[in-house]
Amino acid sequence: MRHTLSDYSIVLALVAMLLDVVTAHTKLYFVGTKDGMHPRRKFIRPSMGNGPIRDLNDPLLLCRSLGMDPKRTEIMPVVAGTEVIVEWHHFNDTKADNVISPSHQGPCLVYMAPLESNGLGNSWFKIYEQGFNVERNMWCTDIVRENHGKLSVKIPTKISNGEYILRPEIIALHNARRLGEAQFYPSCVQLSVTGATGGSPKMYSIDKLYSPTEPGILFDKKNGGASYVIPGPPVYSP
Ligand SMILES: [Cu+2]
Repeated sequence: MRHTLSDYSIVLALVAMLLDVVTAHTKLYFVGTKDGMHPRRKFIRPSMGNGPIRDLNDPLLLCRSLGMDPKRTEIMPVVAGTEVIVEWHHFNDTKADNVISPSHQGPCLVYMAPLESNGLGNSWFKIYEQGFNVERNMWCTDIVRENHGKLSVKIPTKISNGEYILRPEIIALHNARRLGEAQFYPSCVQLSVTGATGGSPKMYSIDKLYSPTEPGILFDKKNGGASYVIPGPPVYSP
C-alpha cells in the first residue's frame, strides 16, 4: 500500500503526542534579578527531573527535590522589595527551547516559607499569582513562554528578615478536567532576605494549599480561561 502524505502526518502527530506525554515538562534553571541571572542551578534545590507531581499528598510537592537538606543549596541574598526573576526551561537554556509545551497551559503561583521550617507544618504563604489574562487571551504559562521562561516576582517588604524558601510553581491544566490530573511543577530557591520591615503572613501547610476538587485544580480548559479561579490561599498583601 502506498502511503499518502496525510498518513505520514497522522503518524507524526501521534509521535508528537507520545513525546509530549513522555517529556513535555519543565523545571527551574535560573534565578536572579534585573542585574543578571546566576549560574544554572545556583540557589535552586537539586531537581529530580522535569516531570510533574499530581498527588497533593506527595512530599515531592514541596520542591520536586530529593536534596531537601538546606545545606546542600547556597542561599541567595536579596533585599525585600526586589523583583526576583525565575527562569524555567523544558530541555535546555537555548533560545530554541520552548520552556514548556504549549499544551501545558495554566497558572503560575509563587510561595515563600521560612527556611527553618523546611516547608513542613504551617509555613507557606503566597506572594504571587497569575492565571488567565483576559485582555491578552493568554495563560500565565503562555506569557512565561513569550518571556523565554522568565517570571518576575517582588519579594514582599512586610515580612521578617531571615532565610526563606521561595517556591515558584506552574500548574498545567491540560488534563485537569479529570480528578487528580492537574500537573504541579514546583521548584525551590533558597533566599536570605534583608531590609524587610516585619509582618506576619498567615501560613498554610503544603498539603492544605489545594484541594483536589477546588475549581482551579479540577478544571476543564474547554470552559475557557476567563472563568478560571486561581487555586490556593490569597496572595499576602498587607
Ligand atoms: Cu509535561
